[in-house]
Amino acid sequence: MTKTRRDADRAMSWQQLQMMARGTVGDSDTSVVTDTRPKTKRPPLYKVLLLNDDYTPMEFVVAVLERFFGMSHAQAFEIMLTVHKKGVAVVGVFSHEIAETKVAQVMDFARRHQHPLQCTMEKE
Ligand code: TYC
Repeated sequence: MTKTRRDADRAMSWQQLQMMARGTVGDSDTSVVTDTRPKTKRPPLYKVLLLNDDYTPMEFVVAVLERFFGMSHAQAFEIMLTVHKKGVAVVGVFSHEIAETKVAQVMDFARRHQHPLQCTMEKE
């Protein structure tokens, strides 16, 4: 197949193709990166921790785990016992905003009931 002069004019040079692939325009001196590959970094996750103490009633902790972490009674009892025996347990993993909300809800609920229960979060 014969290339006309117009076809040749329309064809892109290898250099032009490379510049497109790299996302650069202009002379090599003054090239600017224009590549806008979407950066899809997942947001960091945060562990919500429940801490043991000597005063908060076991049934109160079970109620907290049911109410704020959607656990069944059996699950909640199991996790409560883990905290009681080991001193701490992860009760959920969430985005920063959700983790912050959970911690605030638990701390407020404990304070209103005058229990010293402590709940914290840490980056996973
Ligand atoms: N150690 C408490 C008790 O013996 C029970 C308890 C469990 C407290 C878990 C806090 O996060 C906790 N009454």
